[in-house]
Amino acid sequence: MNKIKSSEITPEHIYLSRRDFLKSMGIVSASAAILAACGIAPTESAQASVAPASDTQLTVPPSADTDELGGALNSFEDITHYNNYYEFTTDKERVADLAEGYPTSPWEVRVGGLVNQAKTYSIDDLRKFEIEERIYRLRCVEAWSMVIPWMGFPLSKLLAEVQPKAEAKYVRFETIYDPEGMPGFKKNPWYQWPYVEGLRVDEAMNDLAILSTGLYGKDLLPQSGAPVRLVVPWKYGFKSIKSIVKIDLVAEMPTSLWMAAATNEYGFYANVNPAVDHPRWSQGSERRIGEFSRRETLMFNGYEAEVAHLYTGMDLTANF
Ligand SMILES: Nc1nc2c(c(=O)[nH]1)N[C@H]1C(S)=C(S)[C@@H](COP(=O)(O)O)O[C@H]1N2
Ligand SMILES: [Mo]
Repeated sequence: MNKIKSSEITPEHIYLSRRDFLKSMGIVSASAAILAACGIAPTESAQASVAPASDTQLTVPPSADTDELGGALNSFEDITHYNNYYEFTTDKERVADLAEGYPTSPWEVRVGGLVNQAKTYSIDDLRKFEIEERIYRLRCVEAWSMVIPWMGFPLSKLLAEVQPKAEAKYVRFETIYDPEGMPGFKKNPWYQWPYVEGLRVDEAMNDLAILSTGLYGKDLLPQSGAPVRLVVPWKYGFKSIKSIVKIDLVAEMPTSLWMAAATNEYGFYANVNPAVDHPRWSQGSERRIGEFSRRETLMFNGYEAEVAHLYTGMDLTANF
């Protein structure tokens, strides 16, 4: 599988803590910050390509060029220029332009609700988590998909720090609400902003669920949900909420923005399921961005072995 700890990306003897690594490389200021953002020690081949004077183009290449099923990684260009981010625009090919330069630092993620240790995380706090590479398929409910080499850390690690109380049954996530800074709010006033998503606590604890801070070895760009977004690859893409500012442990099932917008079209679970069609189109197949012919959609987007047990006894057609 593609669950690679950063300590496994590199041989143990060259794996160093971020600070040791920076010291050993003698890297200063700008590029150090970038590397710190990646939070990983580069591979041996990557070490050669780390130029002390480099800008944001520091490259820690993905450890593979396909996912575990042999699907080729989508290009950085595709991943960052074909986006759904309605706070900017509903035009997928214009998100990158409109989001360019959007300030994502400083940033705070407030984690609270039914927890014993509420905590507000700065970006630096988030960077203290050990960053792992996860090559995942992303399957949008609109029936297109991509393969993306994310960098991030398991959501379960953050939840462990805040210690959910027993009454906490769900995790509720909220995106930044910035009608002045993001043009899509005013253009799409009929949505119930801010963008909200949710997971059941056991889903959130599943190892596949990550908080991502980068992709292709670089910090996330604003269009991808910088500085931190959720990635839950067995669910339709809309569950993978971007630019998170608030995470709450709650007792009741949260109402997501999409549930509020169209109850009959977008359910809470939204697990990828080729047998349950969207009211307006089939979910049986999908278009991989960059490919011509369609491919069959896989149950749980191909992650059945990892997540099917979460839904034992549930009617997956009724609980879309
Ligand atoms: N805040 C926010 N998060 C969001 C969205 C959005 O419009 N706003 N779109 C979702 C949808 S529909 C998809 S398919 C994915 C797309 O992620 P990508 O642009 O990185 O491919 O982000 C999801 N997260
Ligand atoms: Mo989507």
